[in-house]
Amino acid sequence: MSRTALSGSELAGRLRDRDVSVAPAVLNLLEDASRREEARELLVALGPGVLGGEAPGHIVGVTGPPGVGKSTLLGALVAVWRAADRTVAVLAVDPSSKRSGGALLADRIRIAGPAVGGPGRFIRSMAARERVGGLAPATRAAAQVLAVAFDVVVVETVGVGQSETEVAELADTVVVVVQPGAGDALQFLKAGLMEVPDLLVVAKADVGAAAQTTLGEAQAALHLLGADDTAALAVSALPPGAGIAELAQALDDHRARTDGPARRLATRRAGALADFISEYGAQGLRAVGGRRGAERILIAQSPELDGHSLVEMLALQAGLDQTS
Ligand SMILES: Nc1nc2c(ncn2[C@@H]2O[C@H](COP(=O)(O)OP(=O)(O)O)[C@@H](O)[C@H]2O)c(=O)[nH]1
Ligand SMILES: [Mg+2]
Repeated sequence: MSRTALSGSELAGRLRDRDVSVAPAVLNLLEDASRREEARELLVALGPGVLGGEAPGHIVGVTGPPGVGKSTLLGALVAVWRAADRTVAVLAVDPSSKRSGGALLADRIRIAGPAVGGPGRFIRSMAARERVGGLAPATRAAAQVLAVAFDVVVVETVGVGQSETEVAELADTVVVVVQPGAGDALQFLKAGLMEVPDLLVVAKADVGAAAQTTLGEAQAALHLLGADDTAALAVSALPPGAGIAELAQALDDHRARTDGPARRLATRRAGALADFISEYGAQGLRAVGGRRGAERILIAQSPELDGHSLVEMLALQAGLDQTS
């Protein structure tokens, strides 16, 4: 296997050619601790400086409590995107096990029906960090590089509050999914414990009045927070489905009205800081002068630098450089 495996720079070339068939090999590389130098090659070769701009794919973060219907919804969305001939990668961050794979994956494909298997789409479960919903550096890296080849890259994470902040460190558009009748997420939102998402979705609209009531509460909460740019909508992902095409449209609309490169730059810096902390811990953070110091260092770097090089710059400044 490793004999015929494509190298980091070969994979980068394939992704630049928008060859989505290499996605499994790319993920294998990013998750293989023994191939870090190659992973570095891949990430650097796909940075905005080398690409001549930001990766074109739309990176969408979808988060919400377990059982709310995220995976089912994504299955339905993938079908809409594929019908429009868009290529889609879904990275599902699984909080329950280090390396889940099999069962969950099969589940998703079964839920979404035959439309979800086949060319142009790629679905992978990835390990979470220890903390629930915590994003591993490999997930962030995967989203960044897959966005070079795929039209849409979705990262599904579990949780409310913290996970929403983490997904905001990598996504162009953040979607929070809530249950009909369950006010938890809305309480978090109102209390300012959760960043305002770009889109708020009430799932399981087919249950009836409770979903409409929750939608009304969500809209009221967003209005109170002055978040009038955040669209709220109710969807049903079970056949025949309702609101799925509207959700796909709302995602496109959000992307069209945001400054994509500015947001990418902000997420790249925030992600690099998170990756740096995940690798070097509190000691590393102290060595760069805390978050403030780290942010100063990051802002001083070229906007064209890839996320991996940003982490290296932080490590260098901290005197922790281990790359050679
Ligand atoms: N009634 C109804 N049930 C749904 C809907 N979407 C998902 N479910 C059900 O909710 C449960 C959890 O769904 P899942 O997609 O695995 O949730 P996740 O944990 O957020 O990914 C499953 O039993 C689904 O069949 C929906 O739109 N309507
Ligand atoms: Mg799920």
